[in-house]
Amino acid sequence: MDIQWFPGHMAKTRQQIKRDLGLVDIVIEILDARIPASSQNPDINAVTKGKPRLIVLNKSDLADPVLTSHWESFFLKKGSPATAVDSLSGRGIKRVPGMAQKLAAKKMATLASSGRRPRPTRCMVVGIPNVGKSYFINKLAGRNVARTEDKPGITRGRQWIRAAGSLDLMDTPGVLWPKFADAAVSFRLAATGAIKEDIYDLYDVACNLLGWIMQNYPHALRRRYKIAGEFPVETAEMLQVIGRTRGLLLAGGKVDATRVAQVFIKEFRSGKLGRFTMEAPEDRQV
Ligand SMILES: Nc1nc2c(ncn2[C@@H]2O[C@H](COP(=O)(O)OP(=O)(O)OP(=O)(O)O)[C@@H](O)[C@H]2O)c(=O)[nH]1
Ligand SMILES: [Mg+2]
Repeated sequence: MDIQWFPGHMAKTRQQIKRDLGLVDIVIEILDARIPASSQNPDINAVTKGKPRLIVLNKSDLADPVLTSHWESFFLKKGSPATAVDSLSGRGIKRVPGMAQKLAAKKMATLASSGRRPRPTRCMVVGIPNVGKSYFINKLAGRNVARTEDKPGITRGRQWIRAAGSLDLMDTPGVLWPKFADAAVSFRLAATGAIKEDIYDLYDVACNLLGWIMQNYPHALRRRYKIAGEFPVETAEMLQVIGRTRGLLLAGGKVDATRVAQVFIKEFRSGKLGRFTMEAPEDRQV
């Protein structure tokens, strides 16, 4: 699967982030806890280099908790504190203001020593599309001020939002990078919903995802779709099995493969299948 996509508004956002960096004290980088490596935009990392960075592993309710804590330690060792949150329930959100204040402490001390009045810590919230930046900000602010929706590309312009714990948060539109490093990265971005559905083949992504879950979390499939005995060798055949269990049939009794692919991806994304993390810190090259 070769996806190449970098719409004009993403290039603009990248420039905007570069320009606005001087306005903020720290960067809060939102990653998807299911794919902490693939959801980290190398391009934005380069642009925001030099700013203290807090890493937030969002959607941790959908990720494997053991691997999430491995990722937290991994990032901390690399020099960025990281914390897992679930921006739907708010779990983990309370830790964020303290961590952000700590990262900005040096800058605040410098401002105070030059006689400036105390002000909220200014944080730029960055991340790929649909990772939950606006949800995270709304949870932190305790009100729905940032626009959200379950598809990539919702936030269009930047927006400042005041939150408790003396934070000023800048919401930014999601940015991907001009070319994905490899097929595994684009597959994971598509499977988790970071890329718009009209630019990849949902059926291919569903087959790939099914193959990955068959290998890595087989018990989740057995539990969800009540499959006993051996799995079929081919993922396409496995989709047929799921389709029949679910009664997703076309007139004439054939399995509606497109529909099964949609349902399967939806159940994966909503957490109904279980909690999955698609990459571990050990696999990471950098
Ligand atoms: N399960 C789960 N879903 C989440 C979480 N945070 C956000 N979501 C879902 O992710 C979707 C996207 O959230 P947004 O906050 O709009 O994402 P965004 O990063 O602002 O997206 P863009 O503005 O398009 O870049 C929404 O449908 C949320 O329901 C979370 O912690 N857990
Ligand atoms: Mg948004």
